[in-house]
Amino acid sequence: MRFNKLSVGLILVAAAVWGPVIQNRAIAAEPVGKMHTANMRWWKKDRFGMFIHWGIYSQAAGYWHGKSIPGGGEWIMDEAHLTRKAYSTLHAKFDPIDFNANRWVRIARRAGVKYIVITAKHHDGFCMFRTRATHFNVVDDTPWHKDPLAMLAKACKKYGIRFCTYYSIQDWHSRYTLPAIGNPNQGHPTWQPMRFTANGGGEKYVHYVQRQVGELIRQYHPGIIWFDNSAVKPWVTRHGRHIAGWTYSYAKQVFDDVRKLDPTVIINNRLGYGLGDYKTPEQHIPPRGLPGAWETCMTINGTWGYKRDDHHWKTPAILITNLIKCASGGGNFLLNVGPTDKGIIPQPEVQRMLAIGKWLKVNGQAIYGSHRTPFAQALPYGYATQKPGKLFLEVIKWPKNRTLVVPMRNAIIKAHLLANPYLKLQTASGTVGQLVYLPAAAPDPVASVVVLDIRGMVKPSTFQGN
Ligand code: FHN
Repeated sequence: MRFNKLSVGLILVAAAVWGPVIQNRAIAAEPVGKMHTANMRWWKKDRFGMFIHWGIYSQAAGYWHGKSIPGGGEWIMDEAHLTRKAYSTLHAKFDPIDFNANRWVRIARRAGVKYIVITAKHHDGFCMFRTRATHFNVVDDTPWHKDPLAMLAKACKKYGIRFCTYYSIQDWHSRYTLPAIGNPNQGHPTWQPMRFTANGGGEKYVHYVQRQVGELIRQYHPGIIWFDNSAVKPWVTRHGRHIAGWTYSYAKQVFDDVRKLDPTVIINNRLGYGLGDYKTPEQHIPPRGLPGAWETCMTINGTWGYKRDDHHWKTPAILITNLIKCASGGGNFLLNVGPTDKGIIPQPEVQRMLAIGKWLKVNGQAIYGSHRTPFAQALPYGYATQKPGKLFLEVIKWPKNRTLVVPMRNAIIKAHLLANPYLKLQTASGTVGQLVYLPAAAPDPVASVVVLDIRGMVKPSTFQGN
């Protein structure tokens, strides 16, 4: 068959036009239930998210009848051994008159946050969204009668931030669940870990979950559904007890439902049983990262839900370094704020979020869309991230001899600081790798980023440097 120039040209044009369409159709049509969604790309590029724990527990603020209650603010129903009736006095007074979704999202945007994950329902079972599955929700059962998730989803769309929802499988209010110890409506129940009621309570509860997950997807189109029960699979609770009765079959039903309703919704790993798109280390950063997709979630103080007397604030330097550590390990960082019952994000959390945003304004290109460090061993002076043709060195310890030793065989084409792109840094090739000569003072008190333009991806060498 003879091809003249015209037919070859037409084939090339057709390939250029239809290639991406076919490829996209191939992604979109990938069989439901595959572990990875088509759009992990946005998640891996965005790197930095804001967790928001907000519910009627925020009103208790860590106290019950004037007594300070230990543990997370969002755990007060369990930690204070409250019956459902006692706990339900909170929603009757929940009236967040200072809540402003646009203000929250503007803070997130100034912080350099790219996605927000808010608690739609925590373990207490109170729903912070419009739902027909239970009256125990913020629209029907508070004097406020508003839907904060709808307002936040709208504000996120306005400011270009991905809206995502947290949903707890653990539920201490459902008619199909019981406390681990005691009676739900009298005495001093211990709720963790919840149990299902007899005669099919588990099946009925899963249907309740499926109904609400459907509402979340249809009403708010979240980028992620951040399921929760515990930080350790398979559901070993923080007290070391398993959640009775949550089976693989229940987890798979919910997982498959999400995939069917919207295959682009990313699912974390806390349905349990190895299901989900990414791992979720909590309150710590795996030293060398984890294989595959992962995200560390962390509080700024010691609690997820608001506690008025928890002032154990991490410094901005620690938080910026934690973000760098996550990116260098190839993971995301989901940093939590716990607003008050009136809808105010505590000022110490705002200050720290904005300090991260200030650092990212100068150094964000080393974090957003970057890949994990190419080096098997830790660098003595800080961390590394990379993009094709670029190596970023996040220098925490500014070397006294003003020389960075980079354990790689690639020659450096150009070197500069992100904080001062006009200052070309001198470099040389040494026996131990590449050398970069730095100015006397670090431009940033926490972490200064040196960018090395190279050919292709980094070829690591054995490290013997400073
Ligand atoms: O028990 C919850 C806790 O309250 C909080 O929501 C964290 C966030 O990841 N998850 C569970 C503890 O692992």
